[in-house]
Amino acid sequence: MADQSFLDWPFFEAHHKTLARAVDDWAAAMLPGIVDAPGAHEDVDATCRALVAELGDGGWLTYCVPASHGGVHEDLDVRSLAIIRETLARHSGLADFSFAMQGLGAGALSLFGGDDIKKKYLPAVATGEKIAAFALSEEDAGSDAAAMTTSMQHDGGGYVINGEKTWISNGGIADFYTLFARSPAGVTAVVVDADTPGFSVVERIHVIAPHPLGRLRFDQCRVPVSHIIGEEGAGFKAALATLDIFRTTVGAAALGFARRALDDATARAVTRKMFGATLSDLPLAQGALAEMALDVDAAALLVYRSAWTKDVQKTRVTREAAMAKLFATDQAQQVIDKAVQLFGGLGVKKGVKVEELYREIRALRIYEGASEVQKIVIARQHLQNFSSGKTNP
Ligand code: COS
Repeated sequence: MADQSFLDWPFFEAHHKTLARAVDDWAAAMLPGIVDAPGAHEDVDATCRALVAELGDGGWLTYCVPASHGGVHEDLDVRSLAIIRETLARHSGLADFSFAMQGLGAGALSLFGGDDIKKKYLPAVATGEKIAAFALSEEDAGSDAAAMTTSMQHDGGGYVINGEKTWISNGGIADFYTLFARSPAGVTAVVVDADTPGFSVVERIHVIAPHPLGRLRFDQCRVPVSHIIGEEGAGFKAALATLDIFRTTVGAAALGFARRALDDATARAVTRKMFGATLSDLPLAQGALAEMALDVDAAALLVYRSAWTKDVQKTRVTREAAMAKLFATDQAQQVIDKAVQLFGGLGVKKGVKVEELYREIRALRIYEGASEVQKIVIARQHLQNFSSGKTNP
């Protein structure tokens, strides 16, 4: 069982400790049968469908939606989401991905949806019957999300949507997409079912750590007014507020990868014979392990500071989430790189966990706001606070 002593930090309540232990036990028992099965990393669609079903059966997806619609906490509990992501990521990147996308894909609905639309989608997200996706990015509107051109025009009693979205996780396997498009009142969030006429996945995108990813086309797609999330024109703020929650959890996933790399590298260093001693006796190796341990703890402090602030202080955490995501993902990359180095040739061999982690971590520094976007967000907030005479917490 993984070391979970960080849960003694004052950010957590008793139920968080119980949750961490239960997810870890469940993951150790249930995930190998899916993610280590022959072909699991080639046929990622089938693997992710199986993972969503298993995560649903395990009850973990209930943390992705509010209590009133099949969930556990009425306000999404960011510490629980982060603990689950960190723990799953330690076991399997694909399991973490499948969990996270249910939360992100349903996030705007959970936070801003009216009762009817929540009823229609969220209980099925919580059981794993419906797979969700978050469709914000476009070819020329990634970091600059406000530059999106996908349009949504009034049409009779509903809307007609035209345009393309790309880099959409779960593109190709999702049952519905939370789409952000430009309507006459401004960017609007709307649910589009995958079987809507005019919707298609025009490209599957293959990346270094494979997962379902695609480019979507909306060609005269008609959606009813009842599928709007919140107010027409309030979609951009809904997207950014959703990202405030999920960026913290991306940091948590990076933390899970980094902890696994540190654990594996330490186990290797204390057993690998070298120069008449073990690798862990060499000062250079000790220096690497010390830096890795420091980065892991510093990342954990930022991730759980952000989650705790959102859950307990209930304030906007744009700055804290950006710091958590930026630091945890960038440092996890460094930690994993050091782990690969400590493994030597084995570190780049297929089938060795640190090789997989080395590929898994890279995209986390890009998606849900690249590291550079997080720096923009932090700097803006910092300068705003400076000019208004506020001190940062
Ligand atoms: N919660 C609620 N509202 C928010 C918010 C948040 N976290 N962040 C910003 N807003 C509000 C702002 O207050 C502003 O409102 P007003 O117009 O009423 O003042 C509005 O939203 C627009 O904010 P801003 O002016 O900061 O928008 P920008 O277009 O300058 O956004 C960044 C800049 C770079 C921060 C934004 O585009 C971004 O996060 N980009 C990355 C997107 C991303 O993560 N893409 C990956 C997709 S998921 S794989």
